[in-house]
Amino acid sequence: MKNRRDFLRNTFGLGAGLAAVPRLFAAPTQASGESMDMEHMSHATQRNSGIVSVETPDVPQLPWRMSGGAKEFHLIAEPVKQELMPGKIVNLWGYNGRAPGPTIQVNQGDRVRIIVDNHLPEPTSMHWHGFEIPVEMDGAPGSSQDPIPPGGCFIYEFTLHQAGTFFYHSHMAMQEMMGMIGTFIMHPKKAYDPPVDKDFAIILQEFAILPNNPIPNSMNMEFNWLTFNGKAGPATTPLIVRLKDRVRLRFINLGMDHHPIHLHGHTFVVTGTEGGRQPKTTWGPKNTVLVGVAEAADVEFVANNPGDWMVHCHLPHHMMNQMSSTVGPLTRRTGMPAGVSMENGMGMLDGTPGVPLGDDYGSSLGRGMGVGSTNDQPTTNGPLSQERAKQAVAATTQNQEMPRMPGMQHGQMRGTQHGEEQLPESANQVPGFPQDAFMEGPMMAMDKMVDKPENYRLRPGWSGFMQGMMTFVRVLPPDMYDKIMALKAQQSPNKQQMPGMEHHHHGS
Ligand SMILES: [Cu+2]
Repeated sequence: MKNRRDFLRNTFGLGAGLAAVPRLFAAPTQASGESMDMEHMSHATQRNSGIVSVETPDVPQLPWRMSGGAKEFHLIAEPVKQELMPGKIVNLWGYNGRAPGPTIQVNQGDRVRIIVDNHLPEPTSMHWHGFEIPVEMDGAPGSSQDPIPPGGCFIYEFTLHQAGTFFYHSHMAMQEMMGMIGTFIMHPKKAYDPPVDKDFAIILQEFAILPNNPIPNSMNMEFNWLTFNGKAGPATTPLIVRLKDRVRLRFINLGMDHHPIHLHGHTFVVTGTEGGRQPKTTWGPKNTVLVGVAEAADVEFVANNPGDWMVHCHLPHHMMNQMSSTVGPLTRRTGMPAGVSMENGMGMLDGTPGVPLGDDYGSSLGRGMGVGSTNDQPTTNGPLSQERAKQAVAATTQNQEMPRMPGMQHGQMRGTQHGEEQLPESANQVPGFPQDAFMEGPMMAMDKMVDKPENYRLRPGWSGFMQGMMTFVRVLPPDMYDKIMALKAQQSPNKQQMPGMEHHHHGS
């Protein structure tokens, strides 16, 4: 007889998104606490039904058990440490150890119970976005229920007659900006026509994280960390599909900005919104879908064009990490205004004496540190000296790693770091220079730091050109697809385990 602990261990030992999924499509006949048996993954059920489980890269699936005729899930609202990219660990608020929280997948018609524990230092409430359920279960704090106090618990239970891409989120507005959201998929009773071979969901989030501060400033109106499923490029995980697969991508947005998500190399149709499936008569060809705040967008396409295709938010500043948070130098050589303080540059009036429309609050070039920065501080972002740059290149040619820059690929750096070979000498005479030159793309490559099966055999140096809300759809021939799946299968289970599982002692 398997106990609750085995249930959890089995589920997460396999992790990797698919673990909790197959039984979603089986009849809910399990006894309470029974393990989801991974040896009997009901592929046949999936094939016959035409429904595939939804993969949420970088986000685990939330396991469930049958209890009292309902699928029972357990979410814990809590502070989390989230690694946006290697070395960038920030303090967010989320669920079950991460932000966004784990993915819930159920079937249309299911009875669902979700136990929500509040481990935050303040009240919270869970809203089921778009769910047509009794108002007592809606999670609107103060109107449909009392907020869940710190240390408290609320049990939500309802029957779901809808189908589509939904999500759950804290209904405390500032908590939303700390990361408190998760994907909630309701699979239709009958597969959509046409059925897809691959189905992915990606949550779009944004955070304002000032330099040297690991806590997002939820008051800001401008954001410098943009994420897909809690990761910023190049730490996002590419979506792996087979050539000729029909693919569905589901995007969910809960932030302060709308995100135009663009796919390279393919034409898609928008088949669903946060309200569910859209009629075929609305399916016009597109390659960009604007995902508004609080909206979801499902798009579908046939992956008929082999290659590693970018999929990304097309707002230019959303294709960058740590935008403008330069410490010191901004331009390569000559002086340039550094911009006003971080607070003012991000649109916050801080009570400093002065005229709101004066220089101190005007538009600015980039953002200073907020400490000692002024409008006229000259800065430069080139190498500290030509001498040091030459040393760096010399070290590169001898295959030596530069100290203090672990993981950076200095082998790629030659010719672009200080511009001698690639940039014309007159570059500084060109009004507007530098634009992307200051980002030093090749130097910023970190292929090794973000190495994972899904990145297998990407073009060397690719990671220097992928930031913010950006990843790949890799449309692969069968041999390459199989190779990557084999590499994934070899991954150590530890690596795939969901953080925060020690919290799951509820009901044991
Ligand atoms: Cu965007």
